Amino acid sequence: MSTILNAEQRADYERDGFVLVRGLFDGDELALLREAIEKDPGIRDHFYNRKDASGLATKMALWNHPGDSVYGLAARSHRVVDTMEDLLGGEVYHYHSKLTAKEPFEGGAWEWHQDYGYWYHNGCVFPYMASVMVALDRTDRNNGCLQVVRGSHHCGRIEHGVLPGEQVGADPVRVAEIVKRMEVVHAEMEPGDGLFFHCNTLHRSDQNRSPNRRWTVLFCYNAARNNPYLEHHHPFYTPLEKVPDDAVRNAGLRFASGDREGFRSVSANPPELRKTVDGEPVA
Ligand SMILES: O=C(O)CCC(=O)C(=O)O
Repeated sequence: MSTILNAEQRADYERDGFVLVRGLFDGDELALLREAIEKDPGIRDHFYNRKDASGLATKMALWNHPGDSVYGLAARSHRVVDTMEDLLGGEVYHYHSKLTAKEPFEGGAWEWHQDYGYWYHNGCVFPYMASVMVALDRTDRNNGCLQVVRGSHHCGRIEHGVLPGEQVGADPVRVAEIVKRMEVVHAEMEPGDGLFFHCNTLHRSDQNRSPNRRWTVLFCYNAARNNPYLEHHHPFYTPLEKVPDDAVRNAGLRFASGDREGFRSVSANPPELRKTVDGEPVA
């Protein structure tokens, strides 16, 4: 198997730091993914809230290993993993997956950040890491779709720290300069679409003030050759067993086993990320 991206999309990713793949999962597959993620007790039992500066929350669940659930199989499918291996230049492993669920009228915002702004502190030496966000609902400007800064992965890693409120984000002074120079793209997606993005791509999202739910699932990968040097709550290199693309459809409504997935109910920041961007520790 090989990447699902054509040469133009591949070049888009290199230039922009992201590429949107329409219909990464088809209607039947998406229906299974959505229902499994909505109903799986493994996910429901591990919901936690991530609040924005005004107190509105994104409901989240996070798991370290993909397992045999229908969404675990999606994260292990050739179409996703082979594409990641092409983007990251070699074997990858599953670093974690997460549900980011914004409920109608009350889903919280995310401040500008790079994923490598966090993952750097987990002992990952190289930014050989990337994610794919899969839309479980339609995502648009009204319900808080992901926004990405085109080309921002070329800026390198930006300092991250605690921002007003409780979120850790990228240095706002630098971000303000970057968005003067580069385009902010609203990644509006239909259910089943997938946005592949580089770990240094700046991204954020608005609150969901609309009557429409915005649930998305993110599958995150690290290059096998980038095994972290620090122990962290995300895994060291763990070989990933790929599955054929039809495994998703064939799985039916299959849930997680719970112990294999390693669900987590919190995502604690390391001490380096418990300081403001000016370096002041926060209580
Ligand atoms: O779901 C969102 O809008 C943003 C999620 C995100 O940026 C993250 O999990 O790092």
